[in-house]
Amino acid sequence: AGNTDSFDYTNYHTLSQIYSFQDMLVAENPKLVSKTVIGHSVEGRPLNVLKFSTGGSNRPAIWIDTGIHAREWVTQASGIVFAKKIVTEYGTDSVLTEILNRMDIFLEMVVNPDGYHFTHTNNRMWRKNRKQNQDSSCVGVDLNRNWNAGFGGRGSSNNPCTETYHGTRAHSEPEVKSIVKFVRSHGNIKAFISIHSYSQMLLYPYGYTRKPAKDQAELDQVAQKAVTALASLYGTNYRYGSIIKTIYQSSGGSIDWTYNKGIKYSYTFELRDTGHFGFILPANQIVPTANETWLALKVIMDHTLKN
Ligand code: ING
Ligand code: ZN
Repeated sequence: AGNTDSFDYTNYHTLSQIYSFQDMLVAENPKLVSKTVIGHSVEGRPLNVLKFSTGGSNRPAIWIDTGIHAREWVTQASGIVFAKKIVTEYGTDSVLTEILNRMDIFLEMVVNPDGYHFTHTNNRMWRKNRKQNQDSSCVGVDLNRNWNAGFGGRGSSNNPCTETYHGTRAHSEPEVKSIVKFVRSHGNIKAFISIHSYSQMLLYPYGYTRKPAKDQAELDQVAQKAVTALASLYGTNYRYGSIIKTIYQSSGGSIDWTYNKGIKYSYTFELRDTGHFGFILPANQIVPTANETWLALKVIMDHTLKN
């Protein structure tokens, strides 16, 4: 496709197709969308972030990422749909328009490009990045165990051959460090939403401790509203709650770090389904999944705007 109107949103795409989509969207919407390269992956691929902004300088911002885990293909595919929705809904959807009149949205659609490429060429079930670990022939660090929040604790592994290997030290991986530097230097991010699959859950901190987040009551109320909005479209049922109580104990995750840095609205989605297809979700579910998730995202963004 030579433009984003004829892009096929109903199928999965290679990394280079996603990169082309990003450039087309920027070229078609130069006043609204720009691309920044926040760093490079282990294998040297660009870490692209799309910025959606209607002006101002360093406005309060929403961060959304997809694809931190390579095999969770419906997330990168949904990221593409979200990007297109933002440009089409600005000026037509009152909620999104209000949000973008006062805040910026940053979207990193492929946090783990090396892993994503590897799922197309070698192993569809690859999760981690492609770090060549020292003193091991096993490859990869789990990018959602590499953050400095309970780093190295239960629900992560020091064995490079496991799927939840946390790496040699917190923020050792360029894919993580680039986001850490971006969040720190921006300094005005109000919501940080990291999107995974699968399980149909909306999760908030913490994953590394049973200690409730100090904003637990508010985070829980917003989550309830968000999953209600999500279900309103096709009836898809989501559970919600803290990571540790709702899915499992997990240390070194991104939203625990962002929450501890003061980003109150730190959430993780686990998109469709509940295990029937799992990571291999049929492509005809991409657009419905993205559509329902978008309603939940707008609830969180709208609450962030008003608080
Ligand atoms: N699930 C997440 C994982 O990294 C999670 C669950 C979310 C853990 C947020 C920690 C923080 O294991 C998947 N499917 O990857
Ligand atoms: Zn994941």
